[in-house]
Amino acid sequence: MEQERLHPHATGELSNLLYDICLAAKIISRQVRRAGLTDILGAFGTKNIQGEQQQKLDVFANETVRNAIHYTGRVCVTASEEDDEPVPVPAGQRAGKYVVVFDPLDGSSNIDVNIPIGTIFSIYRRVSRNGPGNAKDCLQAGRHQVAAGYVLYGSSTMLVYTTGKGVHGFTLDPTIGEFLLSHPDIKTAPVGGYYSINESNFDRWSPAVQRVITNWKKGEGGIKPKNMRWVASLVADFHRNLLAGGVFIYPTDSKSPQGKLRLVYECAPMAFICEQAGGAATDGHRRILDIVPDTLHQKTPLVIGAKADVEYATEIIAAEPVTA
Ligand code: AFP
Repeated sequence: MEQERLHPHATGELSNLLYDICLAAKIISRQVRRAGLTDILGAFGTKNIQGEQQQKLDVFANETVRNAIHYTGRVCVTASEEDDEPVPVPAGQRAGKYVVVFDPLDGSSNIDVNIPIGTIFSIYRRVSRNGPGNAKDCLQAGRHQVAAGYVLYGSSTMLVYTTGKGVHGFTLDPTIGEFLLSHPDIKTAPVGGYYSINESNFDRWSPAVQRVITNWKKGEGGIKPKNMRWVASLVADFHRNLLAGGVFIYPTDSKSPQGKLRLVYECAPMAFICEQAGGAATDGHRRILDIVPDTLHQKTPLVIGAKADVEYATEIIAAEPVTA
């Protein structure tokens, strides 16, 4: 509400859309919290377009987010990691001016072992004129985001979001069912004490990435040695670095020549949040928010977190000669 007051011409529609997403987050949070007690753990029995096994909770979260926002008249199309193509609002529903892209449950491989997972979302204004939205609405450069956020189902459930006026964190109070402002105006450290990477891929990285990580581990040229943390849920690793100071990398490697993470519904929203908190995000060459996606599920390498660390890694990776 405070943010809305900063925009004198706001109609309240964006706030209402954020409330719709909060409702979905509360429903997913309730299901995650009781997961070991209900029949919601394990594989759903289908694969998504990426060829990944869909978990029951992935499918539940996907439907929950879509159902919370498709029937409000506020959005024209949604797109998700779990859907092959963008999903326009159903025929007969009023199509609104917003577009929502999301990863309903990031870190799926952590679901069954009770390790933090998250939901990531990003909101754009539609570029199509009217009627149900289309793929073009979902393929905008990240710098055009109106809002982005994530929900972390961790030791408590937290919503962290930005509308381009700083980053704010809310903790779900389960006794009243509301997200309460607990972390106003989050700023991240300019230099991190932590790095997060799947170090088992070391032998598959380029020499430049190996050099960056070795230097961070050992300390080099005035850099203090960094400690390592890897949860293997982007939301959890990113959140930790945002609050404690650190940098997250998922680079290209010989097994994943485009990287592993998705530009549209994972990297772009996190990049918007990170920049708003004073950090930075690149693909090792370009600012993530400047990349115009060609396809919905396109992958990108990602370096994100403390500004000085991202700049250091980007300088070394970008200077590496391109090998055939
Ligand atoms: P899953 O959803 O398949 O668990 O992948 C999670 C993720 O996209 C991201 O959240 C993690 O940072 C990263 O992949 C973990 O990758 P590794 O499996 O290489 O550790």
